[in-house]
Amino acid sequence: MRLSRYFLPVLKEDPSEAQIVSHKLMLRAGMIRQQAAGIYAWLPLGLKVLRNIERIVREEQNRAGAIEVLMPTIQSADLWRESGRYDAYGPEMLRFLDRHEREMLYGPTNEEMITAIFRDNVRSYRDLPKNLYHIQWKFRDETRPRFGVMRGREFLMKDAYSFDLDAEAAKKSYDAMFVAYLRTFARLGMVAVPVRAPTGPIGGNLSHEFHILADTGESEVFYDAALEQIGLAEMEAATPGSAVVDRLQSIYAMEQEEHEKVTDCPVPADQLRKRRGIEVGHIFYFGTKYTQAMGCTVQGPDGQVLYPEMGSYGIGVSRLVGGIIEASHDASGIIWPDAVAPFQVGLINLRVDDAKCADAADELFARLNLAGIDTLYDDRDERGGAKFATMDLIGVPTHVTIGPKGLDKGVVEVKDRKTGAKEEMSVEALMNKLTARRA
Ligand code: 5CA
Repeated sequence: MRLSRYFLPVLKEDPSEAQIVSHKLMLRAGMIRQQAAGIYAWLPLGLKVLRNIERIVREEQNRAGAIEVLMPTIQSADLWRESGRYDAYGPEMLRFLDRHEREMLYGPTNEEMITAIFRDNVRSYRDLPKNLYHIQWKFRDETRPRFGVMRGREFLMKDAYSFDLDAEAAKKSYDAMFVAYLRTFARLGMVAVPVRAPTGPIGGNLSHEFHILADTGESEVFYDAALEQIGLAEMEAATPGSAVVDRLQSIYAMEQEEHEKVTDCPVPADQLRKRRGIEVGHIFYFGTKYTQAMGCTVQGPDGQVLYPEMGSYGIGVSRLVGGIIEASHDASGIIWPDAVAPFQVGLINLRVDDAKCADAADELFARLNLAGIDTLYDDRDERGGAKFATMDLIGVPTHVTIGPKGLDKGVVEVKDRKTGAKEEMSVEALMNKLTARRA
């Protein structure tokens, strides 16, 4: 993409509306613009990152055997009356009437709808187990929408729903999602700590929240230092039944509220760690709560009537964009992990007025495109300093600069955004480096 033709409205100054670094950087890097409190438009750069995260989430859901569907954002109040949650959910639910004065709502989550779909389409125990998921916008009229996309009112969530014949099978489905979450967050370049959680309004018996550790996190997490021994590589390689799942589920990790209730602390004080965390995922096993309330049954092997055991599994896809920035930035801007970066390479032509530079940069841009390396090419008539600052701000992993001095020597300058290390190399060497990294 040529920057001269792109839509990248970067801001030089920190916007006053933002309190935390990810919100500031998302506004400055032209990723999002607020349209109403807690409601954002995603501009091209932000959308690219959102889509990259979505893709990794989807791949890991599919790998775990979940099947993608797409349910609507708008739901009927009748559905929620069946479960009893229409009144219970309170003012966080956005409610409205259609032209026939039917009560409607913008879905904050989808347990009711998926249970109704299952009830109306599945008859036999032979069709179980099933795990259905979608990636769809949700609305919660939060009392204090804040921190940009981290606590929005409209936000993108991946939510999966499992149906099993008995509690034992349901725990297997739960563990399969637990594994998918470890792999997903590790692939995004994040250590996410699974903490035992209370189940709240979703209800149920077993629940874990996944927290990215960052100083600006909304919650306080207590955990056993043994957790720090488990590395990203081990999480990314986790498979169902692997020992890391048991280890992680048995290691002590709780949010402050729960931790305070524990009178006899199972971790020696010098082993206990306290950090702030951002909740990026939440999984629940809640048994037959919704299937019973909504009359969702299947016929068992002996003709008996069974209520499927359910779990639900959420990932805050749009929250992750902010969460990753909180965990990965410096004073100059964002540092994207390769897997989610909006572009892999930022190509800077230092002298657009110099025909030799312009030709070399155009040619390299064409080669990068041909090799399938997503490149943002700064071909604008701007000072070098401003171009470097923009690339640093938007966090592209590799910066390649073409200038007259280097060209005379037959080299370009290559900078690693994360380490700041710079080296000069030929275009051939650069192409080899970039294609080798991808392989
Ligand atoms: N139905 C269950 C799981 S499918 C559920 O709704 N769980 S949840 O309430 O915990 O939400 C799942 C995830 O969505 C959270 O872990 C969080 O990452 C994200 N999320 C929740 N509320 C918001 C919000 N206001 N803004 C951004 N992300 C949010």
